[in-house]
Amino acid sequence: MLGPVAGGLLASCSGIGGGKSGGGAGLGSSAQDIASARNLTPDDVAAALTTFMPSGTHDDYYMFASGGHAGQVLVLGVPSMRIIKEIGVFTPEPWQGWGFSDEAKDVLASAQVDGKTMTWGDTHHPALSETSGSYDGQFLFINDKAHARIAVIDLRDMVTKQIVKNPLVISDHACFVTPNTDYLIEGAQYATPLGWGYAPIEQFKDKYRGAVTFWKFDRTAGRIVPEQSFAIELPPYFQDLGDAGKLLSDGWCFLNSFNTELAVGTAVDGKPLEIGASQRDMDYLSVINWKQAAEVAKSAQKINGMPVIKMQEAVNAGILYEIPEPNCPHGVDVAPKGDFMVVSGKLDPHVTVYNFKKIQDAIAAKKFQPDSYGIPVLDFQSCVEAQVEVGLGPLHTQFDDKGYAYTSLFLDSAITRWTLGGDYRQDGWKVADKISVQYNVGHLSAIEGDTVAPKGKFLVSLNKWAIDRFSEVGPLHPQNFQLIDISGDKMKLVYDMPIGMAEPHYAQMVRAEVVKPWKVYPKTGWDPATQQSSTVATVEPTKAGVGRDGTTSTVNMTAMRSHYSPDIVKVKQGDKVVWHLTNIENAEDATHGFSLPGQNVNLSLEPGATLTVTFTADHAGVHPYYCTEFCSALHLEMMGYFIVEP
Ligand code: CUK
Ligand code: CUA
Repeated sequence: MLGPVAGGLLASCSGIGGGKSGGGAGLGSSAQDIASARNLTPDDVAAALTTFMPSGTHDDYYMFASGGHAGQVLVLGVPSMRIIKEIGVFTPEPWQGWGFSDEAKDVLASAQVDGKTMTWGDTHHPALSETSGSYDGQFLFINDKAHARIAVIDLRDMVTKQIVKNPLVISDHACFVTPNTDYLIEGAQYATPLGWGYAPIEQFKDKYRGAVTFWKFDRTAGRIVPEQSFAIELPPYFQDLGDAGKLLSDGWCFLNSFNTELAVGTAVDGKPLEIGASQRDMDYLSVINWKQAAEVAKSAQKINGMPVIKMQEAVNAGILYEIPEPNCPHGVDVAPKGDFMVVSGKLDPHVTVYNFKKIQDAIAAKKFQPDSYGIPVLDFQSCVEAQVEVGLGPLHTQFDDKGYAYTSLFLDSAITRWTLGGDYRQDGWKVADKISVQYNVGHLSAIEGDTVAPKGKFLVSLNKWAIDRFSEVGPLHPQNFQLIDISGDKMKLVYDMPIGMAEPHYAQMVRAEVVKPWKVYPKTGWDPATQQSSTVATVEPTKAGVGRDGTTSTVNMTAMRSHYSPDIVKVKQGDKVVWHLTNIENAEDATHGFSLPGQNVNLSLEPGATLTVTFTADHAGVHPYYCTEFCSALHLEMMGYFIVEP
């Protein structure tokens, strides 16, 4: 039953439940009745009011979440947590026709691994493009951990434009931008011989290597430029997450590594890797001057076409250092002013905070000893500012606008809020609050929580396990996104959102007004691959038709409600068919599909778009093709015959 507090809360919400009646015999006619009938507590009611978006209203924030090994990106609205879109990236996605048009196939083909087209990826870390350390809403990058690939998504149409394959390593993990998106930084994950060659596992120490790759990004072209990119060779420690320095630490980047023990597994070490890789008390945080590295790279030797600064060159140039960090680290996150680096070791209940200025002083004073690869390891105590005991299994950290940091605790299934010292707050380095989450949180995401100007207000806990939170769906359960209101003195859990398609690792949230997607393509006959007018568009139905040159038939087709022009297409068996389609509509949401049976053809033509499919008409017969989007009252009539004459 609703107590006086809930009653007061409802009464204080002007308009709610006021005077409405005649709602039928359901839960009741007033908000008070509904809350009572559903046994909602005052907190429940407050949570519902926090996330509810009246029909037709838009969310205040976008959330871009990785789609794990579904290989996609999810776009959600916050605070409602409504899923708005799934963007096809490494995996074909039929709704968007992603992976079916020639244009999309070209993107997936350019990302081949050893000559093979991969039809999936393991997305982990979305990274929004930044200007001066704040999200600018232009591009989104995401990595494929399984194959060391990076994708570029243009946020004007939220379509993947480019995928690059790292020529040095076969798996990656970290994916983050420099403050002006000059570079997209990709850390390797599992060490292998560079260039994906062979070396016996017994030669792990000498022949296997890690790496960090700096992909040059051309913002005007909206593309990564492999020819202007470079890498730095690293020891075969497993590089993990990273973050770019900003403001005070601009020009530097920070990359965790684990398995500094160089364990490889039972057959060689006599013990499983997870035991071997967690023996030492400390692993190493790599501290890299990427701005200077870009200069050094100009004279570096290439491996598979990529300039690679060798470890010794990097040491000689003074651009590569290490700092001991607590065992089996996972997250490293740079505080908003760029002054502190927060590291969590999964097996240590503290977060360790390094001070950038102290790091620079330690470098200048040469307070270091070489590791077994000759890389200077800075003195731990000289670099540390604070250690805060946050709880068990700390992983990742985000920041807000009040000088708080938030760290996810995998083992505790909780999030700890703690205060940043320095000139963020007066209260020093202390735990301020803790909230349980359900269950096993990995990353967490606060509004613009990894930028120079975090916005506070909301935090999402990206939980690996849901266990008992949702209706049963068999042994494979969804992940659980939990929305937490961080605007007050106490963190409050306000919403559970099942993600039933993959394990989202990281996500970034940005104010909605920063992202400005197109409603329709700017011109009729637009090529989404080049973001320019297409050279093969047909914008007048009267100009549409079929031409034949030798054994190639070319179809120039337009689509608009509710007709394809031409509607009957005849070719000869064995012809190569090049089929260009243009959606000549410019009305918002007037998307047409194109499904051609037997050829694995399935397109989504958004208003203005021109796409192409190429195939061989090998089956003589009659193929009814049709529109897959219910676009009008005569949508079922939007079809035609593709006739292949024997
Ligand atoms: S990782 Cu999955 S929870 Cu790949 Cu950033 Cu930490
Ligand atoms: Cu076009 Cu249905």
